[in-house]
Amino acid sequence: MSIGIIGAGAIGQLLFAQLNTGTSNAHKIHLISRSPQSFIQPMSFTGLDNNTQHGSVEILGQDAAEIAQLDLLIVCVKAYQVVETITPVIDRLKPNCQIMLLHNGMGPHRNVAELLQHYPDMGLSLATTSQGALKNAPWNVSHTGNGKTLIGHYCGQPLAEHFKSFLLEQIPNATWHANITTALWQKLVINCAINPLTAFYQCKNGQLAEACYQTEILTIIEECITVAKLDGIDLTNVDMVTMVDEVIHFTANNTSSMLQDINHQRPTEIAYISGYVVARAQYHGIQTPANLTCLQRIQALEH
Ligand code: KPL
Repeated sequence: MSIGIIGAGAIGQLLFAQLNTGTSNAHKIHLISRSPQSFIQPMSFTGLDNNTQHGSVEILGQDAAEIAQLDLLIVCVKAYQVVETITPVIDRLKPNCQIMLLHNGMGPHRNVAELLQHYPDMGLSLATTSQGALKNAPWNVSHTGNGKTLIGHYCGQPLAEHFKSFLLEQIPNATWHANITTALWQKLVINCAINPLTAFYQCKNGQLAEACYQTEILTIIEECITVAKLDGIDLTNVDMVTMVDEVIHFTANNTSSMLQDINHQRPTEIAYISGYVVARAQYHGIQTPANLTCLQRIQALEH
């Protein structure tokens, strides 16, 4: 079984370490970079137990022959890079290769599903994780927090049972979800409520527990639930408010990914977070002013 992880960010390197732990030679796990040539890279990974492992790893380039042998390609790039990452390699994948997307936000799965209509033997799975990982340097990652990883089938050929069990055994607290889009919507609502607010108020997640933010958070959540319902996903207000409160509480000391992106002048995933809700609302002919405000304010900061 050959698995490729494309996108060597914090989560990509964390997964690489987790999928390699205790793996026999029967499974080949590759990290794939976006450069054309393969190269040997010294890497280090620090686990939750503070043990650091150092090693040299071959990072496959886009032209590597091994890409044609992959049974599963896990795509761990930012939402706005998903389509441009998959498009150049898809023709070189095995006809029955499985693809799995793992990123914040929603939207690219619709584009990839369209692409897969031309590859009837492939399948698409989606995943979301709340594991914490920190990139200390380009090839030096620490696992900073336990979290849940939810995986499920989205379209095309289903993931074979031996893949499912391998992923669920190797990734701590990973579970399989028959309806992964509901899980992704729940994560989306959490990101809609936390990420933009932390980015424009320049605060840690925990500060959003203060009373002055509650009306704004509740309005964002309500709008998301209305749009999710029109998309066929039933979320309840009580559940979503509780989930958002829990994440604010458990990640109180976190700097959200969007605040980090804004402060490092990197593009954010806002178009796939608040922007996805606004786009689906427009599709259904309704307005979502609180999410639209989040989208516009972050886009203004990006520029
Ligand atoms: O996913 C996150 C992010 O920062 O992108 C949350 C859940 C808000 C944790 O920081």
